Amino acid sequence: MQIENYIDGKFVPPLHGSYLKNSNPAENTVIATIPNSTVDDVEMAVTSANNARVVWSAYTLEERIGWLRKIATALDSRKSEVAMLESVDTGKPIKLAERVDASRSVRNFNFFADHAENLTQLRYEMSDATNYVIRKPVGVVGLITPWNLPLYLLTWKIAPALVMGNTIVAKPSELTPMTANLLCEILASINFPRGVINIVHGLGNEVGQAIVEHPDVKAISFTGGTATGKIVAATAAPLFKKLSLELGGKNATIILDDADLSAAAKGAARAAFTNSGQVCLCGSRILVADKVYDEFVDLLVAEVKNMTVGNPKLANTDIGSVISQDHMEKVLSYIELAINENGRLLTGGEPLSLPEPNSTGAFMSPTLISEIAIDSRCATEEIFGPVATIHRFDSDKQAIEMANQTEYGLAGSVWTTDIPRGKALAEQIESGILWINTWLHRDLRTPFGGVKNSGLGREGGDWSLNFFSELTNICVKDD
Ligand code: TXE
Repeated sequence: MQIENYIDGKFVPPLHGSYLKNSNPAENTVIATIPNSTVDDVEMAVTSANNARVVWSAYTLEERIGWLRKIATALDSRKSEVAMLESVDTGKPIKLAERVDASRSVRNFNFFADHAENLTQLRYEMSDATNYVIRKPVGVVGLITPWNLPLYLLTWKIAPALVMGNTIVAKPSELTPMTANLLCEILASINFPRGVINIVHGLGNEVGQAIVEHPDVKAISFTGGTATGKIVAATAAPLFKKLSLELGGKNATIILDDADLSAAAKGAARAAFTNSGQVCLCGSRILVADKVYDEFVDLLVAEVKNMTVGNPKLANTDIGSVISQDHMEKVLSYIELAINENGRLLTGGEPLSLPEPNSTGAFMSPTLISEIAIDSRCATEEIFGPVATIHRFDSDKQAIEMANQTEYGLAGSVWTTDIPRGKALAEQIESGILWINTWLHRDLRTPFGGVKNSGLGREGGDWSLNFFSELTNICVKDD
């Protein structure tokens, strides 16, 4: 399949005719080619987005909300195709792609349509004057997204950007172009106004960099690695662009001594290994109260051993392949390092060779490592694969210190039957998001984002609408 860029409402080849291969990591087969676009393709996309600004911002908020609902309906009618493509592109199990990626992509459009519909008019009364706040579009915005939740994260940015009247130049990860392309097919099928959404495929340091640098792109919403986030920030800062960075994480799952250990073991396994640990919110460090350590670890190991690693196309597969052979090598090198750092391998730790058609896929078993120092490289660096480290603590105070002993600060979860105790602990973790007795339970109205090296700013609900709009305050003196 040859994928093209989607610019000005049309599928167009890269101006310099160069293409990149795109593989299915579970079968190690080439499934598509995508444009190896350059700054010239980005220029064409930004021009198209600029030209579309007048048309798109002339629509009323209600009309833009209507368009979001049209996209949601059309996307929903092809939901199973979204899930199949996402599974083929990433190696994730089809049931995960259906339950998470496809349904959340539709929900993102409906959520922001609903949220914008209930937008509160901001007014501030004074004794002798009235202030009212209006929202204006930022203009052309740049959206750059990673390979772990491709359409889920792209639509999470597209929906609020659209409803606030902006036009878009977006670059999906070069590893996962398929569902972004399907979205473009859907936009074409509903005659979505041309030039409002432009997708340019290609490499990050070429196409991504060009989007961030372009003087007409006034805001950048980026999700990806911290290292890349630093490059994006350095490029955007002197240009005074609005910047939202959702970066890496090294999140703690904290098991208190009064937790329901069976529920906590299930929760900790899910938090560690969903999407093969390739979610920035994954609980990759599991901190366990001394008193319940042995019992909990036995339950956790049993949970993990019970996970089926298999062909992502099969409904009973819990864990598919990771995103690429290269990434698997990176993850395996961390396991080797952990052993050298005196870690103890409790389960997993090696690549798996599955029957055809997956015999050369990037499969590895979910891995738990204990007895490794909390300040070891494996317990402080983001591995972003099916690997979690386990650590003991002997007081809530120590659990907080250990949880905060990382350069990241995105998310975490606390498992306890004493809610006030759990809340008191959660509030002292340096993160943007904490769950108590659950994980990845999402209300899209809440602020989403991290602190420290996990990013800059918040998205979600009003925070997305504020990011993708320029607020103007008008103060009217009473006569
Ligand atoms: O992210 P990258 P990737 C972490 C995780 C993972 C690492 C790399 O540690 O191993 O990031 O994953 C584009 N200017 N997370 O490769 O490289 C790139 O093409 C502008 C956590 O996905 O940061 C892609 O579209 N753009 C993360 C996007 O940035 C550039 C989820 C992300 O690529 C660029 C995924 C540049 N100079 C990975 N260089 C999370 N928080 O969810 C690359 N890109």
